[in-house]
Amino acid sequence: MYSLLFILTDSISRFILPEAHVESKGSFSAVSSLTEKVDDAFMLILIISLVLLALVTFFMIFFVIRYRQKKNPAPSEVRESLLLEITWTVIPTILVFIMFYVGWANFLTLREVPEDAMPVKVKARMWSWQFEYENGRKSDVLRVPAGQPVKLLITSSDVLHSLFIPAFKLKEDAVPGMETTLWFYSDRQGEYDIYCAEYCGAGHSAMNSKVVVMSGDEFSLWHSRGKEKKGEPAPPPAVTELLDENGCLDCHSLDGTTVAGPTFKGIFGRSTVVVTDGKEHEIVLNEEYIKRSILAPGADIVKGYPEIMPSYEGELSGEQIEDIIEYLKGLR
Ligand SMILES: [Cu+2]
Repeated sequence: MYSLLFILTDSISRFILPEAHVESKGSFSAVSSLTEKVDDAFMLILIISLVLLALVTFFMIFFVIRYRQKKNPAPSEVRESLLLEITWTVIPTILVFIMFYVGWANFLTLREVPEDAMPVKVKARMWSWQFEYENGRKSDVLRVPAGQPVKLLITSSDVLHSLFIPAFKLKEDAVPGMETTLWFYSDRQGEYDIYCAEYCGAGHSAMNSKVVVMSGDEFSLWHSRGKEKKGEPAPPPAVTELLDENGCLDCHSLDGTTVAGPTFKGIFGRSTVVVTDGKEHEIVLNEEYIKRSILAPGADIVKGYPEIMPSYEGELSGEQIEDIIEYLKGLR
């Protein structure tokens, strides 16, 4: 019965959702390792629900007409039908177990991470994603090679977030102080949206990123760029890349537009009203201020902005902070 239903749901899902079953190299392949499984589970549950809805509706109308008062003025009472009771207990139980089995099997697939999976640390923070590779390469976009299983080690540095990749049918919470995992592989090169699926404050709706599935060669080229070559120290990443990798540019623009925080354009040397311990006063945004605002962002908040920036203590080296200050000095 299960295989019969499966064939039925599979062909209907291919008919209704053709984009989830893209044909490649003569066989059907889905966007990610889990896409097809989740779609099939969804379709199976949908079909079972539709069949039950049709049956219940049919019998309801049938009984209303057949046992209407005009034809049956004296109501009769039916007592005890063992056959009926067994039927309406056994059939729904079997259906519930089929649906449970499909969900459980997919859940197990999701928990069994292949040994050769490439680990990527995912850090969520208000309001950006950071992806860190084993060689120290960081990115605000999740780049992965096609066909290679990827294991995501997810955490959050402030509040609850949730990593959601709709095209891959994957979602997992990012919890502060805890590591959650997900794994997937995708055979299809392209870009897929990443959203935050846990309401996390004013910038939640802007907490987006992308999974970029690249060819193996393209990926290794990108991946090894930050790596030290024999004997040589790694070249310092351009400051804009540093700002991008650390999520600074998600809240601070370079062109004067206001995002969640003040723009970086012309920030150096500007005199601004800040709030310190609830008291407003005017200061000049100098080297000392910028350094303090990176390491202890809550100390002096620029008036009119929320106190939401995380501290970068231990995340940026002294040298990197110097580089950023030098860069901001030139950004007039
Ligand atoms: Cu979030």
